[in-house]
Amino acid sequence: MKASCLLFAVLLFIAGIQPTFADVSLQARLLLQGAYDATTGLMRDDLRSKNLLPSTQPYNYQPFNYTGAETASPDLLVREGDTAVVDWVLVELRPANGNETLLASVAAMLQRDGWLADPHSGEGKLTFAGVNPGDYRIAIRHRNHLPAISQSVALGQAATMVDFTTAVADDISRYQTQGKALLWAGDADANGRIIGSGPDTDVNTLLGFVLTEPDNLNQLANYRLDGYYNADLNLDGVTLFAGPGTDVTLLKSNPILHPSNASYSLNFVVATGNESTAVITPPVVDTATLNIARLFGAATQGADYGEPLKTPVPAPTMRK
Ligand SMILES: [Ca+2]
Ligand SMILES: [Ca+2]
Repeated sequence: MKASCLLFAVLLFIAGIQPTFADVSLQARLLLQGAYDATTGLMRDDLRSKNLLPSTQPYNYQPFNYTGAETASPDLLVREGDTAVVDWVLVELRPANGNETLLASVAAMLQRDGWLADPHSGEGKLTFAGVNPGDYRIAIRHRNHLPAISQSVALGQAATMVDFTTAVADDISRYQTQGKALLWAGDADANGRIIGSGPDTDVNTLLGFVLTEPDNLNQLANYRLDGYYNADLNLDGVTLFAGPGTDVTLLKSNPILHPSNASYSLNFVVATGNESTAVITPPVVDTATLNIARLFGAATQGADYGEPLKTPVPAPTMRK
């Protein structure tokens, strides 16, 4: 308990009031398209196996601006197999009746099997300290994938499970394959949109990472940029703009092959919220299961999804 909380408790005790401090807990599962291996049904842990994962949470820059001090347990970073860690993600609590207000955040580590682990304990239970039990929406954010948000769920001290991998009929807020839903990959500049062609394209962001690398003395477009960078869209520890295994392939294919892009328009924009410069189709809501609502954009979204999240536009290039 923090010192301020303890002092508050003492004051309440003196006043004869029984204090109530509560935590709420959560178990959550999600898949990142960039790291997903359709053969195994798991995600790759290349960043971990190459010792590229930062030991402290990496979301302390725009648009995330998260200042938490989570540090990964050394035991967690050496864990192998299905529960090996893939990357860091942010887990946020939003109001039950909207998504524009950030109530609480924690940084968590994502395992190959999709479960989120507490960075300190390595256990599959996330705790939001000082949050009263009640109904909340759960937002999942990743540094180069589109976010997702759940509909309202009841949280208490006993962990509530929220599964973001469950495929929902006609839900296009996530990439769907093999009956599973994955967060869309390709948002290199973390502005909530995957743009493969036209203005503000993520392709240019990716190229900028490669060309401005100090070691790329001749500014070659096919330079192999090794490391933990937001432009590494398939999370294999290498940012490639040209040549085999390029990250551009994933970035360009998602807009063109998006289910709402019936004409395969090159300038289609994938945004959570079904926003597009080319095609706008109203989302279909399946209330039979826990749906994943749209977090951004949402020119066509209905009342079920609340208002679009107010998120500042990030700086052009974050070399993270
Ligand atoms: Ca983008
Ligand atoms: Ca890559």
